[in-house]
This record gives sequence, structure tokens and C-alpha cells, in this order.
Amino acid sequence: MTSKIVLVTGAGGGVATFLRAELAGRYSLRLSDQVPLKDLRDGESFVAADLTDMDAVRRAVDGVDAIVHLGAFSVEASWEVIRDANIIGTHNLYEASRQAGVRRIVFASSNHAVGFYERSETIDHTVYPRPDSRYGLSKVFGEALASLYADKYGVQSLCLRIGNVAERPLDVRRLAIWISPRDLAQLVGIGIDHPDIRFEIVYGMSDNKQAWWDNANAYRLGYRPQDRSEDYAAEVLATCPVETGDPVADRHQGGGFCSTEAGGDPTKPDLA
Ligand code: 15L
Repeated sequence: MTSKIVLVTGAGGGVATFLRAELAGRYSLRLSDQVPLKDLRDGESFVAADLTDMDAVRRAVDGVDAIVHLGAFSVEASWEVIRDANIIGTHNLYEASRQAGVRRIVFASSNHAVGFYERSETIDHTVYPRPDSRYGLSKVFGEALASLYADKYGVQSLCLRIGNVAERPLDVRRLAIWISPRDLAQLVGIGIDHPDIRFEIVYGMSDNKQAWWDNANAYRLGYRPQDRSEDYAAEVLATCPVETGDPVADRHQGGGFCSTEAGGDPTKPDLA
């Protein structure tokens, strides 16, 4: 284990659960969420923090070497929910880090920051954002916040535009965007330990043949994914051969996040 103390926000969530298993023994993990976690392993501690509560966030970041910021509402929701959890929460996290002298953050951005690009396009980390939801918009905010805090205050960030983290790709769309837990852990490790990161964006995907993303920036930083969605393609195509049938969802990279509410009214969210 390195002597690095790493704060993981949103530690009760699904992505963190995968990561805890992968990062066990590599770092000393300080886990944070609103509700206490009961199953702490060796090398893990817990600190309760609601990310909208700046005093609690200050306590959580105090004395850590790096942060993996997963804490967020992780799908589309009303403006108020997204604003509090993802926008105010992420701002509090960066500002508390700056104040505490924490110099490295791995920010869990999302494919939904660029979800309105079409599947016929291959995009890299330099494209202009095209959020597909208020959730995606909050991830664009987080990336921009990370950029500001790098340029102005020297807080370094690796932003991971995560596709979908799972043991295996769940459907046709996920064949393009899937990332295995161990590949995600490799990217997180680069974000924590790489000596020369100031502000970077990479895509959180495995070595997928059916990809919409050019992930050269991740490879440049040393990423060598171990898993490939292609190994599951036959199984996925046999069990889930078609997409949703909704032309907006099926044309765009963000899938159903693009079609939800399309042409509707954001003050009356359709979040079914
Ligand atoms: C995300 O960003 C979400 O957090 C996750 O729940 C999935 O919806 C994923 O994207 C996806 O696009 O599959």
C-alpha cells in the first residue's frame, strides 16, 4: 500500500463499491457518504458528509492526499436535485480542497456531458460539450470547475467521462461505452498517481471495438485497458439485439437521456 490517503465521495454507490474492491490495499481509503457504511475493510475509514454542507465537506477533505469524487445524483432528476447534489456539492468539494491544500482530484464526469453527439461520430476529449440532460449539464459544470481550479488555484484534476461501469456490458449501447471495474480502477490510479496531470479529460471505457470515443488522451497518460466489450458481444446481441426503438435515443450516444423530455417542459420533468 502507498501511504496516500484517498477520500472517496459517494462511497455508498455502485461505482464506489466496485472501486473499493479494486483499490483495497493500494491506498488508505477514507469513505464518505450521507449514510454510514457498515462493512468497512482493513485500510478503510468512514466520514459522514452531505456535500451541500460545507463544514462537513471541510472535515471530509482534511488531511487527504487525493480525492475520487463520485458523490452525485447519478441519473436525470429535477433541477433542484441536480443543483444541490451535483453543482453545489461539487463546488463545495473543490473549494474545500483548495482551502485544505488538496492538490489532486479524480472527477467522475459522465458520457452524458457529450450525450447529444450522434453514434455515427467518433469524438475525442477536445470536443465541445453536448449535454443530454440536467445531469449531463452538471457534469459539464464539474469539468469546467476542474479546469478553473487547475488554472487559477493549482488543484489538479483528471476528469473521467465514464461510460457504464458493470461486470459486463448490459445492452447494445453499453457495448460501445462499457468499462470494467478493473479498467476503471486503472484510470483512477492514473488520476491519483500520475506526476504530470494538471487538467485532463479522458473517457472511462474499456478496450471496446464498437466505440464512439477516441481515447488517445487516456493512452497517452499510460492507460492500458485489460477488458474488451467484444468478448461479450455475441451474448449481448443474442439477448438484447435491438435498441429502445425510440429514434432520438437510438441515434445519440446518450441513449434514453436524450429522449427523456425531448420537446417537453423541463419544469415538468418526465423522469419515468
Ligand atoms: C451515467 O452517467 C449514469 O450514472 C449511469 O447510471 C448510467 O446511466 C450510465 O451513465 C450510462 O450511460 O449507461
